[in-house]
Order: sequence, then C-alpha cells, then structure tokens
Amino acid sequence: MSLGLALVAGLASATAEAGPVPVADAAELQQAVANAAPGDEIILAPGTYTLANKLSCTADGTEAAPIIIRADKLGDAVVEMDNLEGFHVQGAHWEIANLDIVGVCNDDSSCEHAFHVTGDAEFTHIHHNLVHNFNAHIKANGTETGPNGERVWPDDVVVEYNEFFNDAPRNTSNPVTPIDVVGGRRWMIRANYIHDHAKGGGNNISYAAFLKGNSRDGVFERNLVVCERLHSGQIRLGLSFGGGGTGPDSVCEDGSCTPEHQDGIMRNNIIANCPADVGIYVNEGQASLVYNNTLYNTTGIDMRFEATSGEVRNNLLDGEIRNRDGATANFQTNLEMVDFDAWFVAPAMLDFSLVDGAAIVDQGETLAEVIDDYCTNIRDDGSHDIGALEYDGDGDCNGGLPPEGGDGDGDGDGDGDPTGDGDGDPTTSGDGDGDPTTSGDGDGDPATGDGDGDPTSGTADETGGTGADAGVDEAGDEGGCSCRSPGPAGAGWGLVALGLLGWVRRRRSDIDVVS
Ligand SMILES: [Ca+2]
Ligand SMILES: [Ca+2]
Ligand SMILES: [Ca+2]
Repeated sequence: MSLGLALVAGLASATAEAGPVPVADAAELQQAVANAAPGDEIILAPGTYTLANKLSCTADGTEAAPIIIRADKLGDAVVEMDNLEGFHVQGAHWEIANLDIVGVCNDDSSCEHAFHVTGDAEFTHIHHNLVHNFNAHIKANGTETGPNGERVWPDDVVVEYNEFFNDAPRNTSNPVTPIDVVGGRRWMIRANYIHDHAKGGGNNISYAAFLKGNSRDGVFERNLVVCERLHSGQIRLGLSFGGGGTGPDSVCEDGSCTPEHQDGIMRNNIIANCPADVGIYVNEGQASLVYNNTLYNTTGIDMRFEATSGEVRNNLLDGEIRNRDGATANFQTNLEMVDFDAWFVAPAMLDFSLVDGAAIVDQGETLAEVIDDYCTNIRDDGSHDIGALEYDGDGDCNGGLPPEGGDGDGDGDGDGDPTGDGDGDPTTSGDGDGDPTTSGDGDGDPATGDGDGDPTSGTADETGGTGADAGVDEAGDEGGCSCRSPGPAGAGWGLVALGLLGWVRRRRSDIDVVS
C-alpha cells in the first residue's frame, strides 16, 4: 500500500469512528460521554434520562470536529438530575443543544448546576436548551490544571438561545444566578431568555447573569431578562459585570479580583420586571460599555466602585442611572424615568411597538459597537434610536422573545470579533491563565472539590450591600446556562407573534406531552 493510500485508509478509519452515537438511556449516555472522541455526535432518543452521576466531559474536541451532545429537537429528551451538577465540561469544543434539563432534588441546595464549565473548557457551546430548577444553571470557574499546575479558565464560551428559569424561589442560601462565570475571556451571552431567578434563603439576592473574577471582553447582547414572571419577591437583579464580587484573589485572573471585569459590553438587551433593584449592575467593571438597552420596571443602572469606568449611552429606562461609590462612567444620550405606557403599545407584555416615538426615534448616538438591534435588524436608517429596538421600518419585531438570525456575532461588522470594535482580532488578549499562585481557593465544594466555590464557598462579600441596595451575592461563584434550539426559527422563538405568555405555555405543554 502506498503512503497515500495508507493515509486515505487512516482518514477513512478515523471518519468511520466519529459520527453519530445514538443513546437511549442514561447508562448509554454516560458511556458515550466517557468514551467521547472528536467528531462524536451523541444523540439522545426521545425519553427521560435520569442521571445517576454527573457527566464528565473531559475529552478535547476540535474546531473542525467538536463533540456534540444533543436531541433532534427541544422537547424530545428530558435530562433529570438529583445531584450537584449534570454536565461537567472540562475539555475543549463541546457543544450541547436541544435538551430539557431539570433539577429534581428535594433539597434545593443539592441541585447546583446543569452545566459546570471549568479549566480549559475552551469554546464550549451551549445552545437551545431549556434549563430549570437549579441554583446556578451554568457555572464556570478556573482550575489549577494548567501545564505547570497554574490556574486556567474556560475562554470563548458561547451561551445562546437558551431558556433558564426556576419554578419557585430557590430555598437555599447558596448563590442563585443562572449564568455565574468567574474568570474567562470573550464569553458571548446572546439571545437567551432568563426569568424567575430568585433566592429564597440567605440574603435573598440573585442575578440573572454575571461575568466576574477579572474576566474580560465579555458580551451580553439581545438577551431577554424578566426577573418576575411566574413568581415575585426577593431581590432580583438583571445582567451584571462583577455580580456581588469575588474572593479570594487567588480564584481570579491574574490573581486579582479587582477589577471584576474588563472591556465588557452589554448591548441591545431587554430587561423587565425587576422592581426591587437594578436591571444592569456593574461592580468594578473597567471600561464597560452599556449601550442601547431597554429596562422596563427596574430601578435602573448602577455603575459602582472606583474600578468601574466606561460609557453608558442610548439606554431607555424608567429607572435612573447612577455612579456610586467612586465609579466614573460617562453617561450620554440616555432617557431615564420614562413613562413607557405613553410611548409603547403594551410594555408589560413586552410589546414595544410605538405609540409615540418622538423622543427616541433617531435621537440616539450612532455607536460603532452597535450595528444591529434586539431583533437583529441592522440600524441602517442613518440615525440610531434610543433603546434596544431600532424603528427604521424593517421587519415587524418589536419585543417579545429574541429572534434567531443576525450575522452570527451580532455586531454586524463581519469581522468575527464579537466585541464589535471592528478590529478583527478576536484573540487580542490571550487567555492570561498564567496565575502561578496555587495557594488554594478555599471554595470547599463538598462534592467535586473542583474549586468552583459554590455550595459552601463562604466567599467574602466585598461589596457589603444590603437589602434593596443589593448588588451583592454572599457566596461568590455561580453560573447559568444558555443554549439554542434547533434549526431555523420556529420551534421556540418563532412563536413570538403569538405572545410571550402563549409561547411559554405552548412549550411547557409540548414538554409535558413528551415526558
Ligand atoms: Ca483558557
Ligand atoms: Ca433610526
Ligand atoms: Ca434596518
């Protein structure tokens, strides 16, 4: 056999080994994950999978050959968990999609994470999943697993088109935040629907999502956050850089938790019904950009502490924007204390169709980092509008759930750099994992010992907030998940036109039938 033929044969053999891996029960799923190799596509047949143990996703996929775990469509497969965490992603290039993942623990403190993303789990892609009844649906943190035992963090993770919620406030004092990320770079949190996160125990403070731990270059865009929909009470905040702060410094990038985030952007998000606190909270967010968000029925936007700087522009809200405790962000062209009912058709139903657009249409600054809007409509009428929606006559999306579409990175500049700065360099900063301090993180995670700081972290609350002043989370680290649903718009988000409530009922109904 010639060398060429041998190579061809080798390739054919490798190809034959990769590919679809059908599974039909939890034991088969567990085995498929344990044996996973690049190119595997683990496909869950319709049914319910009750995990006896967490799934350790340790192999490395590649960009060309990721390791995929999915159902054919959302609703087919229900993954039930009665343990601390479900998918523990530690290798690179895992993609998990179309799963209904539900925590079924009797004790809320025992169902922590559907997804725990740690170490060099680069390019994890979580999309089109329905994830409910966890404390931190997605949790991410570093581990001391670098080549020389240095702490490394998951970078370039994409969480998009997922729904995260809880049926009831979590009866726990552990951190409750559906997307809880400590360290890591270039995280993209896009077009997720996060609602009804609430912490029934401890300090009663929860966030929809945060990136902290001296993480960098994070993007929140086109997410829908509804703090209170199925239930109400407690202190519920929307999106955050910094959350309630992180400690000790050894768990943060560069061995320092100040700032909590660098060079992040929040754009084109809709955040609603967080009456007890702010919709956007930046805690030690250096060079943070808060652009073109709509915040309905929240107390506003807080930029807090000396390490916080950046720009707050083109936002539309019925609360206020504040620099607190030494923050020095610039505010431009925002509309505060707005009477939404006077300008929009049915804001309480998330219908932001215009009644009177005089104050917002073409009244914003044209910002290079904001190319499209919440609906992926390119802002191309020459003058940007204020808020998450651009009323330039294109399309009929005026709120509701975030639609599928756009150019992939959402910034419309086609350079593949989700920061939208048009510099076309998505890897500018490297991952900066070189933290030589291995002094122990004191996280005391009783189950996995993986340094995620969740159940018993006792992390110091460095911000010292209380009550409605919030912005604090008493235990530090937690995370949520978001995923996307299959194929073209239709299965989930496509039902927007029927109304958000109708959509939620329909999906629940579908799932009930399957299970
Ligand atoms: Ca890394
Ligand atoms: Ca315009
Ligand atoms: Ca347009």
